[in-house]
Amino acid sequence: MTANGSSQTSLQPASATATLGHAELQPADIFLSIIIPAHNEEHRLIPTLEKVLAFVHSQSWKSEVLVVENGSADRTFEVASEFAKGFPALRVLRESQRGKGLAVRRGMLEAAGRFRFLCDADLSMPIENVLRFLPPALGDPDVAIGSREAADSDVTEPARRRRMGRMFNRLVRWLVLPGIRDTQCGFKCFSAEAARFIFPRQQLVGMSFDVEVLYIARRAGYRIIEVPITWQYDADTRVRFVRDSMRMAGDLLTIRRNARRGIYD
Ligand SMILES: Nc1nc2c(ncn2[C@@H]2O[C@H](COP(=O)(O)OP(=O)(O)O)[C@@H](O)[C@H]2O)c(=O)[nH]1
Ligand SMILES: [Mg+2]
Repeated sequence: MTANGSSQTSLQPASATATLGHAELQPADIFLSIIIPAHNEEHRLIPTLEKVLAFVHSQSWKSEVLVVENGSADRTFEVASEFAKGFPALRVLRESQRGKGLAVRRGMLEAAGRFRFLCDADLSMPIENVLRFLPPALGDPDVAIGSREAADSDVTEPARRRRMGRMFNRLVRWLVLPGIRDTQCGFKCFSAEAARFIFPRQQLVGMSFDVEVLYIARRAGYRIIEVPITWQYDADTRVRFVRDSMRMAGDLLTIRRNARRGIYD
């Protein structure tokens, strides 16, 4: 299905969206696409989808949910596809190769929403917080990113994990993105226009894609807003610290090299 072919698959019937302040948004348009990358998530995914669907059902605007699975050794894709039969606006996509970045790029480009929200399957941030990333809470954001380092964030995370995150973020600020304190939070919102510009330029398919897409966004002049969130650490992780940290540090150099070569222009 094309990005624009999903209007009849929305979760809610047409309803007033005028309160959102989008004169150009018709009642039939999808306001929010929620993109959930999923790798070996057969246990966490369904409870997450239940919460996400209950939340979007409670809103006045239309939405869609896209699960993008790749490389799982378990039955994530089958379980999600079976569950999706009951929800026309829930689509389950699959990429042949592994990588969170690859999955997010696919979801962002296949989505049809006015805003496109990356949402990790662990729901470390309660889904209700998504309203903080959208109008009317934010004016008309290009890119709004959840930040565990924002002053008003409420974060529960083991000290060791927090330190590692901060070390990586220091490196990111130094090498690629001065001023951004938390690039790795799995909850980020892009306007349709920003997503259409940014994601076709994304090269990295792994865990450091966040840094790259934010770099592309900033370089193109999109405003990046850090949003305070509630965060509850989930110990169940796909990240392998030593291996992934080394790879991610190398990726920062790749971003700088790509930028010099004009790949992001
Ligand atoms: N599609 C896809 N999703 C992935 C991949 N690796 C991680 N994810 C997803 O990315 C999100 C964050 O992963 P998680 O292991 O919780 O990372 P952490 O929160 O940083 O420890 C979850 O939704 C994972 O299923 C991948 O290779 N492909
Ligand atoms: Mg997690």
